[in-house]
Amino acid sequence: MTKGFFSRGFLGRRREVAEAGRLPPGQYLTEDFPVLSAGPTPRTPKDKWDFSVVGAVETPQRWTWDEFHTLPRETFTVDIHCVTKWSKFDTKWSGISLDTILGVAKPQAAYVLAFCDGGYFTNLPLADVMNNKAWIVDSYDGAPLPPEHGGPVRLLVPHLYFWKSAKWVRGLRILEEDQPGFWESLGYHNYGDPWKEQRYQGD
Ligand SMILES: Nc1nc2c(c(=O)[nH]1)N[C@H]1C(S)=C(S)[C@@H](COP(=O)(O)O)O[C@H]1N2
Ligand SMILES: [Mo]
Repeated sequence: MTKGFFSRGFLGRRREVAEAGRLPPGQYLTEDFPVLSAGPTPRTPKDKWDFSVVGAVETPQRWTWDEFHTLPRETFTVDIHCVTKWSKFDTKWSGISLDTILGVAKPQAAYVLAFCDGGYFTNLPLADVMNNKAWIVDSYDGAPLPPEHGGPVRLLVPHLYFWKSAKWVRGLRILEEDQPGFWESLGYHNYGDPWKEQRYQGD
């Protein structure tokens, strides 16, 4: 047996083991980046665009495009998991942490509805978008976020199934009571934890 053969085998095996623990149950790994949208891709001109935080907050917020882009930025790499069973490792994004955005709005209730251009919306517990768990991203893999993937900006909540990562997001509404979003009212699970395979209602 040559040294080269042995090294390659060993490294390949180590990689498999590392990846196995990162893949939630029932998922397969893909190198592609599939596009899944319930409707056409909206294209809102920058001068008509804003981002707002409304509802049960101490200080409602509205940022224009330019104002929004003065907020402090973060770059980070995460794995993403779609309910249609593909997962993608090491996706690189940059944008604004929801800790920053909610830090100025000061939510007074426990639920969030993310709303979007095109009418899509999705619900999340406030706790799931705080403490370094969620971002509004405008860049993927070092380039501006393409429109089909949610550009100019999308919500990114990598620890939940990807339908919670609302594309073309325009704001957050803080609610006293949880309210199902678009897919959640059509039978998707209300919470969507990929590690518990919470794909559909009743899972
Ligand atoms: N506004 C909006 N956001 C959305 C959707 C949508 O139809 N509209 N689809 C969701 C679903 S079901 C998935 S799996 C991901 C797909 O994101 P991608 O097209 O970038 O892969 O976006 C989510 N966010
Ligand atoms: Mo999805």
